[in-house]
Amino acid sequence: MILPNIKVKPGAISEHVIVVGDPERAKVIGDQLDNAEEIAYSREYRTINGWYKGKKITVTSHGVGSPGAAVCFEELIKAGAKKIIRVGTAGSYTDELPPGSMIIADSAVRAEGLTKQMVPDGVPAVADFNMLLKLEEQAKKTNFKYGLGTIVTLDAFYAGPVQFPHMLYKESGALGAEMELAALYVIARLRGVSAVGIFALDGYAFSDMNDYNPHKDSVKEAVQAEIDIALETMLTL
Ligand code: R1X
Repeated sequence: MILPNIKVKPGAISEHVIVVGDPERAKVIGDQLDNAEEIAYSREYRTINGWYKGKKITVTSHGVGSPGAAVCFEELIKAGAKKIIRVGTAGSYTDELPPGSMIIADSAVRAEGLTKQMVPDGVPAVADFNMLLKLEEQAKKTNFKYGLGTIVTLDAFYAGPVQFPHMLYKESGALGAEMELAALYVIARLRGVSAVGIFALDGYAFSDMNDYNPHKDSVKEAVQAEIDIALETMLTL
């Protein structure tokens, strides 16, 4: 049996899985593992097994947006994933968390469409508390600024005439926005596994997406730092 979308055999991965949006970033993390082996690359889903300080880790890319990412999360869980860390990027809502700093998300606003087709309104999208504490412990060891709180998961990267109400969510306490975490948190709880997400901020969610440039050195450094934080956290789980 092979899982139809990620093309991984059940049992062929570690219980400890790092998920990232970008297949290139999966490769960058794979290059930091010992004896790394790409076991599948199907659609946007690239899966690499390797060892970090003696612990088996799997890295998989899930692409952009909740529906595609949900396919990946579901199949990773069928393949044996038990502890999942999303290492992502997000847009900030506040000058206190500028590009190059981070968000550790204890919760996600379900402002996407995918989870509405899976669970009723009101079901929260929340991190596994133990993983959250362990991840924050590792983040504290770095010099990177981070905020701990809620992130908004939305669908529309480019706005149409309907404007996404970022300001309402900011005023309601959210720290930033991205596109997959609510799906991960809802699916993890539904399937009985644990998940947490950490995000390098690569810009402001309020700025015009046509001016979006996530390829800055400060962002690259934050991405590397969150990768290190996630890998070190896996050693404690
Ligand atoms: O989650 C967001 C999405 O996957 C963050 O970056 C991507 C869009 O550039």
